[in-house]
Amino acid sequence: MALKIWLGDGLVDEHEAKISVFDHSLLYGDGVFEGIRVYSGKVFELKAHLERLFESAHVIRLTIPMSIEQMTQAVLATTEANSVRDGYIRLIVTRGIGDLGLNPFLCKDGKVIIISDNVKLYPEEFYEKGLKVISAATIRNHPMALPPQIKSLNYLNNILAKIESIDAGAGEAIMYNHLGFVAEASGDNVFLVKGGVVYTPPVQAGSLDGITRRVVIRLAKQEGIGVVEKDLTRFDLYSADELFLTGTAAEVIGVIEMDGRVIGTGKPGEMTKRLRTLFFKAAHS
Ligand code: PXG
Repeated sequence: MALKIWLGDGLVDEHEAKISVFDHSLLYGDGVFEGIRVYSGKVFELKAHLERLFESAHVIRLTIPMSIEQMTQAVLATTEANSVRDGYIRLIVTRGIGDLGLNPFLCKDGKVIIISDNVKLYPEEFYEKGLKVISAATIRNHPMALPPQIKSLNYLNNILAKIESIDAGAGEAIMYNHLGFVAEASGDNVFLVKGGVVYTPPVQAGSLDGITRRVVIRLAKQEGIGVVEKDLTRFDLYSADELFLTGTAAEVIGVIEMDGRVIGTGKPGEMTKRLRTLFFKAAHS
């Protein structure tokens, strides 16, 4: 069935949902986006996603042509129009139509685009078996160049790392920062478990401030599980009891092998499974 897409200020049919070749989001990757889940008919952590979107836009000097309240209604209308109960929402704000030069302030008619569809993102066996990952040679963007906290439409840094993982036959690529510390994966945040304590790099190490990461930290703390945000090295990951990744697409997923080293028992660990179950309950509550 053809989807209804939110484009600008209302819903249009999928085949009518088109933007200009002069939109700077195409010409320069100049824009911001969010990936959001719908669980049991409820948009998961919508407020947090919209706040992050508006924050990213603010930092790149992009004025979003609607309020958070209006965007909330637009997201709900798009999800409703497509009868999405368990699925995915892609929310995009483009810089708009400009000339062939860089100047973003000449751009007009920046577009809000919302795509909402019933999709299953990962097969169940991925979660049962766990992922193999590799260390990417491509480092994460330097925070003083393009802060990884901005969820911009320019994803080439992540795509270069993703290509490395595909070439290696792995499911994800771990990215390091300019100092050699763990930053994040190409599309997920990174956690390890050691001695019953959960560790993750601080956002300042060069990662997106993941919404799933925030939820997992909150749920772990509620359960009395220790969570420590500190710089982590490749050695720390290799020698962890458990490794797992978090993200809107991946949710909470165990890592069982990294750069040819078996992690922990070689199966998704107990803490990983516990946090995944807690996440699932929170998502469907
Ligand atoms: N780091 C990066 C670079 C991401 O792109 C995350 C961490 C996790 O953040 P959230 O807020 O989602 O917990 C992301 C998000 C996909 C896909 O299709 C990837 C993301 C979001 C939606 C879909 O792989 N990455």
